[in-house]
Amino acid sequence: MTLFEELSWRGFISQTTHEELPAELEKGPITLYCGFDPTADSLHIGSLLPILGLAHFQRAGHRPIVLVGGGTGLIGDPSGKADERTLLTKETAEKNAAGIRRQLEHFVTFDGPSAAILLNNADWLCQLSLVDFLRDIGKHFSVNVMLNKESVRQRLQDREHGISYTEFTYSLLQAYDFLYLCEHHNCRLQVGGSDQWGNIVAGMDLSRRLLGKATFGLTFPLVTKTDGTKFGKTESGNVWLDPNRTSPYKFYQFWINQADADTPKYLRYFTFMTPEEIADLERQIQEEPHKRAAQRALAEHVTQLVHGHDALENAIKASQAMFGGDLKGLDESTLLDVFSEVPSTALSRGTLSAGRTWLDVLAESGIFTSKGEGRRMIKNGGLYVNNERIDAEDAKLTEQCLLTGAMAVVRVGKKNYHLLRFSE
Ligand code: 383
Repeated sequence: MTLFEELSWRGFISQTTHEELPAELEKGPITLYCGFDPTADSLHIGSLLPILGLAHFQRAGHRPIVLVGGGTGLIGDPSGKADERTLLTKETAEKNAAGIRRQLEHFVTFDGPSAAILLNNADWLCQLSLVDFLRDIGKHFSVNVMLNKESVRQRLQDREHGISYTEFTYSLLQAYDFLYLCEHHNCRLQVGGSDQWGNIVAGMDLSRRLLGKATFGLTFPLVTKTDGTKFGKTESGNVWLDPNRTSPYKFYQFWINQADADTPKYLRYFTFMTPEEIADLERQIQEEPHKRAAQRALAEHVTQLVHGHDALENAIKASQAMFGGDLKGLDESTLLDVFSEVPSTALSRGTLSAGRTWLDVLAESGIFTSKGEGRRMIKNGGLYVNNERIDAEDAKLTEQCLLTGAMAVVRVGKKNYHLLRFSE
């Protein structure tokens, strides 16, 4: 497969500006770019498709420029946004840019013949002079045309959610970036999500007018779900790439929980698996859907890609915790994360040294409705502490029962988990 054939097969192509682009990509390495604005201090999985798009180009020998929008982030892209944004302070934009820069560095390599370049458009945009910019760049933009662009048109219809002059100007800055990268880095292709089409075309027009150079544009589709809900959101909000915002365990769970109908598509988008490997998993979805082998493969690939091997191992172990797996190897934050949605009871450390039985303590804290029920449970083999069965009615609570020195996981029956937390 050529690169373009592979991208098409994977479903990465929404629109291209030229029919000749596939042939152009086969003539030899080109330089391409994609921009990411530092709206937050972390990227979320909405940025994963364009990031992987860049990685595919690089694997095929092309040179990617990863652009952090330190300058454009100070303005705010109106594309696809129904409301005017509040401006980021310069300090926040800088801090966020440093955060997303660190994440972006993971996905492309910076050595070899197609070594990636990481740039920040603050380096050239923040030095522009307004009068020069309006004379040299602004003259090439027709307000009449701009008013017809999708991103602007939507906001013009509604006075309450209008658009400021600041955001109206955004596409000129992105267009200037393409011109700048074309001139200084011989960049000939800009890629982005389908919301970026208007901005990409604006940059191509400008490069042609001012440099006489032909450039290309390619957009990726919006990732959708068959059930119509928004991809990348859970009840707790965005799924972030930063492990401090979305733990690797929650990240792994997100992928494990994808619907059968969506999984083959996501395997093509978010892993580097071959057509044969994916066809095999698709067959398993048909034949043994209950095993969720495809979802597991998806979760493993993406978690490893974003968080690395050790975090993946930990996420797998953590996922087994809810199904009777060993709890001893898990650290405190993972345990709290896994059991964040189960009821919990705070107990004093004094309980541990007082030589009390599980039966008494669990009956007193209401986990057993009565001591009688507790006795029956224990007799029937239905009480587990840290996923290990408690067989004796007189089994005692001791310091040794604690995980990470501070908690114990009680399970009554197959599924009823309860967290005990001990403090002074
Ligand atoms: C800035 C300067 C450029 C080129 C692009 C930019 C950023 C662009 C933008 N992109 C989105 C963002 O940063 O706003 N104006 O949040 C998202 N992208 C990518 C992709 C996507 C877009 O970072 O569709 C999703 O992730 O293009 O919404 O010179």
